[in-house]
Amino acid sequence: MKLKIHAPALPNIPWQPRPKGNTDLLWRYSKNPVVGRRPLPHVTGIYNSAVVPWKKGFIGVFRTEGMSRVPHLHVGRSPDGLKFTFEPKPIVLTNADPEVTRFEYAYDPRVTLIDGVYYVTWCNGYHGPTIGIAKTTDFVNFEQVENAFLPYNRNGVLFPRKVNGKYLMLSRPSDTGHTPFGDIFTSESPDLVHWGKHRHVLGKGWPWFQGTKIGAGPSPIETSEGWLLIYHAVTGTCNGFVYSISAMLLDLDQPWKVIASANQALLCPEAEYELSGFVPGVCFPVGALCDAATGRLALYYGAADTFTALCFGNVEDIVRFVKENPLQK
Ligand code: BMA
Repeated sequence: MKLKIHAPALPNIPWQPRPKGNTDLLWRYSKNPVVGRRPLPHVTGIYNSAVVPWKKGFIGVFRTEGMSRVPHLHVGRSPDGLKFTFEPKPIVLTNADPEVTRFEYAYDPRVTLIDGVYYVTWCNGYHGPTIGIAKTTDFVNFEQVENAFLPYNRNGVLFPRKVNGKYLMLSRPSDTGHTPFGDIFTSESPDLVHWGKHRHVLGKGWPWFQGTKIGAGPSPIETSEGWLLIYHAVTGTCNGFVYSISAMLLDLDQPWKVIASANQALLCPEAEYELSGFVPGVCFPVGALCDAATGRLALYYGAADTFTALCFGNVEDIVRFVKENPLQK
């Protein structure tokens, strides 16, 4: 397979080659976590956060939590995608209608570049969780637009271009709590305000690694074989949920159609920082950098709801693995 990736080259992508003897599709950055405890004096952890290329370096929207445990969104910057500095104050979201900017909580942000505008989508508290959307071109001014859906919904992730002339978003209808169920759907919109034509993509189920629920991770990566969607897959254990990372391939023109979905996780919690934190046993992928010239992938994931960690992979290898090792339908 000679895969074509429809994205810019990113020669300064953070990168480490696969360690000798490692046969996994994703391998961890040796100096993980990239964001450790107390990244800001009043913040106990930054995790489940999205990083994108910006000028000669990187920028992102980050989930912070302090002693109140109420999550907020902050801007963070990095020259190399490995060391980050964070704005001490949360992002100020503006809209003429105060009902739109009414704040309860904000978490798990994704950042998607579409036609020169950066869109942030996140789990936004509005009488329960739903999907907030804001746009920015400078990461200083953020205009919030209408919530995409009625509550309850989480893991709203935009595609990086319009599909069939419409914006397209993945999401997972949920409940007000920790949601013991969850399938991924797509919805389309002409204007990022009105959403409809909801289509089922993939449900939880067999095998056990995704027996409880699944949710979209970073914005899908467009390849000649289909959209590569990296997602979190959740299993239920006698001690609670365990979040792993897996991948599926979606049809380019009808992305609610699954071409193939991997029959196993690509990364399961096992490192110390994934097992000891506020919520042990969580690897939650949220931001991806990809160098189309080499196929290198740098994947940012929240570890144990406390840290931001980084792992690496190769897009072509992952696409091949998914195609060769699909779920039995
Ligand atoms: C989910 C979300 C994520 C979190 C995960 C594990 O429901 O709240 O933000 O990382 O649970 O606790």
